[in-house]
Amino acid sequence: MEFSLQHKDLRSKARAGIITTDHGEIKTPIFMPVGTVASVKGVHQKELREEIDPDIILGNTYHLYLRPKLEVLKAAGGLHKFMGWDRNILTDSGGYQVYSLSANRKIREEGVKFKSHIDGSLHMFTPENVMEIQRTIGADIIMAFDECTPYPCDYEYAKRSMKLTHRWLDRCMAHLEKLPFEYGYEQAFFPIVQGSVYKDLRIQSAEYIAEAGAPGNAIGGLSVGEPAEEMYAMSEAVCDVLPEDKPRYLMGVGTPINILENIALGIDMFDCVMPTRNARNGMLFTAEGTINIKNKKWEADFSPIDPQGTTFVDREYSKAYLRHLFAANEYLGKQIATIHNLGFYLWLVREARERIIQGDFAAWKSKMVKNMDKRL
Ligand code: PRF
Repeated sequence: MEFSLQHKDLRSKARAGIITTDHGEIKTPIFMPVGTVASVKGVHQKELREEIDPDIILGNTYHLYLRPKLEVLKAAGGLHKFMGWDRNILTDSGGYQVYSLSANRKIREEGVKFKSHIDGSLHMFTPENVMEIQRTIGADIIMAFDECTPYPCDYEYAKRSMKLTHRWLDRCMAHLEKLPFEYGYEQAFFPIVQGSVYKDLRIQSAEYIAEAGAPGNAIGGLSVGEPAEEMYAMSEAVCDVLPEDKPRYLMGVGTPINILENIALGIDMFDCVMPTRNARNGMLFTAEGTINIKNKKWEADFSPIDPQGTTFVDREYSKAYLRHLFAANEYLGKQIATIHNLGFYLWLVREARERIIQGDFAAWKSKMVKNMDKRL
């Protein structure tokens, strides 16, 4: 994997770059749609490719390991072939899903014991087996196995947990060296900074992670309930330590405003279930603010869903029609809303990239943040 920085904004720490892997280019800043179980919920690969057009999507080790299971993924020739997606994929390590989804999880030095949320069966994730699992899934970018601390989290726990994440990182890297690529293309490994909301821990963790010399670095443990200002402060402190010539990935973030603010701090990659999950609940993100499409006020509003939107659904369907689909609980409503929201998120990061290159990112960001805060 290679990363080339193309442009740095003069009035903020925003950057525009290009990551190149064996599955093509990823123009940064980028938002990665979440395809947890080998499916970006509600969107065909054709629509994803042609309308939303992301350079990379995300899959989850935790889910794919439990279902369809590794034998199936291996027999398919890896996740790209299994799901018919020939562009980039990143897999998260399970170091977050295992805490948020499974029952009875027990964290030990060795790893995490957990019960499947699907059938209650018992499993164990260790830094070593999670690397093996991610080799078999076959994503282009794979993540370290970490512990994501909850919020709030006392200082002593955050410190102990961060140190565990660092020891696990060493084990991940030592084991990866012994594991060849399974499908003939490379996989880049990203370690993860932790440290909760404590600046000294965050700096310590970023120094440890930078030292690993990986092709890219991630920041975890944020957007877990802390105030946005605390998230930005941690993101800024960490970006100042992580190497400039490697991409920086802020995991699980966030709202359109969170994304722009973090781009301004030097983050290059994002993922979040928000555009897809909120779409299924009728919440639409637009450049002018958010819309609750279930609201009665749209009942006879025949204007397009989003006149400034970039996907076909934005022009072809009216707000009144989409509201009706939600009222009738039709699948199509959720599909249309999902295409709209992902189209908007990808437009947002592409526009940010253009503005960084043109030199008016900071002014554009301030205007966008004000507009997007509104409820329409
Ligand atoms: N660790 C991992 N995945 C994650 C997170 C983390 O801390 C987060 C936190 N927002 C989202 N996804 N491995």
